[in-house]
Amino acid sequence: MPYTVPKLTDFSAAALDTAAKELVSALDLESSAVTSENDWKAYRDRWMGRKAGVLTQLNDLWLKIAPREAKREVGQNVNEIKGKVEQTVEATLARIQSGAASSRLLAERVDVTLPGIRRPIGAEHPVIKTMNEIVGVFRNLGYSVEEGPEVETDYYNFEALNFPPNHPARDTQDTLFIAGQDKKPLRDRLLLRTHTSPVQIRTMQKTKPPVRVVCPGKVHRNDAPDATHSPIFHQVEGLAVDTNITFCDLKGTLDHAMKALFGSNVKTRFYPSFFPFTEPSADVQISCIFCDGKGTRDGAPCRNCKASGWIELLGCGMVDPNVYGFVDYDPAKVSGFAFGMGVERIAILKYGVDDIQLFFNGDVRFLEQFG
Ligand code: 2NL
Repeated sequence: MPYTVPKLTDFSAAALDTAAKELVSALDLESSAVTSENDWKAYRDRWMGRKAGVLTQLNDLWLKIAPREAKREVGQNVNEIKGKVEQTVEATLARIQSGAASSRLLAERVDVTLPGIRRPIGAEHPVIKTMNEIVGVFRNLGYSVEEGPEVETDYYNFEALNFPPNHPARDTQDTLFIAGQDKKPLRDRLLLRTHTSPVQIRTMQKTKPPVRVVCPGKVHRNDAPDATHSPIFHQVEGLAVDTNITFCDLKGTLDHAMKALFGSNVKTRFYPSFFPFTEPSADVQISCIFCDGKGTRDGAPCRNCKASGWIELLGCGMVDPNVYGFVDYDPAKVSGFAFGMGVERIAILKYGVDDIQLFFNGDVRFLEQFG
């Protein structure tokens, strides 16, 4: 039964005391049932509301009707009760407010001891890392860096590089051509570049000598993939054209580059070779980095250099004078050298990788080793 203010008839001190105690215990009981702000507003109005609140009723049902000799005593009691009511109403509000705050804290609690979500840090791809390293060696020598299109014309990929019309590289056996271009003249037909030399042709077309440039990038060949072949791979080619450039400059430059890439202990050796766009041409070999050029390791023939002590790494040569004719350079005034290297081949040797396919399969367990 909810508490109602009794109309006092007995104004003795004992009766007043009992009535006050009943009131206060109802006040406390109802306070403990308040759990929300709406509850609390109803509670406040029930006890302190001006029109029909319990305190107003006390005035009417106790104080006003008290006989003159009891007025003072009743007045004191009512005042005390008033203080108690105000205090309890206020304390009730404080309780539910702090309750709301702490339940919000509870709901938004973060367990800082939980392990976090691991976000693996990416690593530069070993091929790109190696390519940047090679480019860096030549940048340090003052070379600029140029890039160009991967879809090229027959002209830039072959003709301007002095490939004869029936050279086997121009066959669909070796080169990936864009389909449906049979009506175009041969030189305009599109293909996927088989080397980055076209970038060097384009560079010579737009700049007068002297030229020092390296051209890194992706190239394509119609090759079946195996441990040493991939239809997509990467190259860095380089070109230096100036007055009085000699084969000595070529040897000194590449010897320095190989020492920078593989350590100052490596030796280089230039072995006669052939490319349509250089004359003379050479393959560059470095002393075997696995057996230190000895040809044997742990008493057994070195398998990496087939016991020769040398590893073939790149091709180079003096730019064939015919090439200058395509880019409006005067072969009587300038000379130069060029070189080209496969990035994957260098990465394989530097990192001891045994299968070129690992670079392209996208297995993170392989790739994350290069962070
Ligand atoms: C190799 C051999 C080579 C070149 C690339 C070149 C470029 C121009 C003129 C003359 Cl524009 N030559 N490039 C020269 C010799 C060799 O690459 O085995 N690459 C993987």
